[in-house]
Amino acid sequence: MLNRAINSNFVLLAIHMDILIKNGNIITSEYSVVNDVYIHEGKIHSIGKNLKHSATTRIVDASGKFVFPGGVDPHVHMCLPTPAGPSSDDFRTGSIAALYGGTTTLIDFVTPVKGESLPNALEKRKREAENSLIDYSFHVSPIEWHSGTRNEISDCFSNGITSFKVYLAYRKTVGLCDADFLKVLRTVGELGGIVTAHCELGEEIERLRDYYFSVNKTEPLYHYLSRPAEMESDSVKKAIALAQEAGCSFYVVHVSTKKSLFHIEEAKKKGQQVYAETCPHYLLLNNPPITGSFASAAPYIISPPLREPCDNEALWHAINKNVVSTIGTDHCPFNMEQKRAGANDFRSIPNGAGSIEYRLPLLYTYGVLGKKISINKMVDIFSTMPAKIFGLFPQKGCIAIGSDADIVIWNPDGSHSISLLNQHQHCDINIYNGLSVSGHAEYIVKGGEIAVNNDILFSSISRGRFLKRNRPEL
Ligand code: DUC
Ligand code: ZN
Ligand code: ZN
Repeated sequence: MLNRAINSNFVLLAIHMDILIKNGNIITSEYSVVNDVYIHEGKIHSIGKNLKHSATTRIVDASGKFVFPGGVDPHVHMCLPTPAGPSSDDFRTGSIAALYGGTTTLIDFVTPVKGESLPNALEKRKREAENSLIDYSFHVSPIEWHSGTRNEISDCFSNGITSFKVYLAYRKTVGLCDADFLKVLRTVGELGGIVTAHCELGEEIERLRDYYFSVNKTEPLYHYLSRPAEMESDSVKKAIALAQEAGCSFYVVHVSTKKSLFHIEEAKKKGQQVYAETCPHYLLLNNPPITGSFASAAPYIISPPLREPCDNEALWHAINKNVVSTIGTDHCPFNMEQKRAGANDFRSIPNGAGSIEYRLPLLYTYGVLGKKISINKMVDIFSTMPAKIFGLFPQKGCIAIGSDADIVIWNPDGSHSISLLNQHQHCDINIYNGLSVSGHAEYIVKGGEIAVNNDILFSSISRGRFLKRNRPEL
């Protein structure tokens, strides 16, 4: 049923020609200006008034609309392998959902299996991503340290991977101990790259999880109780100290709690290169129905867990104080059948939820219209800062001459409710189901092609490309 909804919106017709976007209110992270944008051969060719065009140029009237740079989602997991099966979006379905939400670039992950080399895992992951409709890159995850790891990181670096992700949680599978984390930090620091980390105290969490299970506490509630806020913030504090010792730029993924923000702000005040990401769910959701039935609780099994209203507020403030620099979705959808793998043991519920297609409407509605952030700040955290931190700027993340023509024309009129029935992510769960959002993407231009126009996806657009990234521009 969901697939039919997607397919009925496909039109087999590529629109690849010069495009003149007229009279749009161009919003960058720094200013807003009404101007025209001319797109030629996939790039922004000129910006100004009365731009010349040919008889075949497609003219798009953007009067009364916003023109944003295409979104860069720095944190997604397409077909992430788990014991309950892979996360339910692959690169094709996930990139379609991304496009509908104004995201034109994604950064996913390379997670090797034990014993596999990082460059080998990278090549395999590149092949999996070939059916993405939007441009992509990866953070590569060392999950163990051995004599060859240093050279492997260096090899990945030569192939355009300038960020490496470490899990400090998930110690039974992919998580690293502090000593190995420090080795990764030193190696990446010497290369001038950036290390990102999922910060939660891995050993303590595993101990608590196993304890609850051993005393027959098996329900989803115990997922929450085994991951208290301090387990995140203490891990953030420790990780920042190790990054400082190693002299490596550091990025904390999916910050969920006010307690972590304190340590990040302190480090930034001292001049350390530390950056923080949060996700729409940590800004907007709190106190989920975790004591009810399995079916009502399981969609919200996410790590770190959702927190309290005061954490939502603290995260919005942190965006305005530049303590939080980016919004990633941590898009990682699972179907209810997959979640049911943990019906009798909360430790086996696959962690994650999808939201790649809602980042922009949620930020616009609850951030900009809700007067939490300015519209320029929204562009900053949605597109510009992820592009800068992960070495994609100014190819991505801005509306400037020479940049890739990845553009969202946003119609601010109207509102609608997010619905499980017409979502584009490939999943039977939607944690935002029923939430009202304002405005919609009237056009999504990707690499100079019109990819979406008013809910119609032009399915014959070119595929996305693997992006070789530069060092962070900080
Ligand atoms: N947390 C999630 O909820 N899903 C994917 C990985 C993660 O850290
Ligand atoms: Zn994580
Ligand atoms: Zn993640």
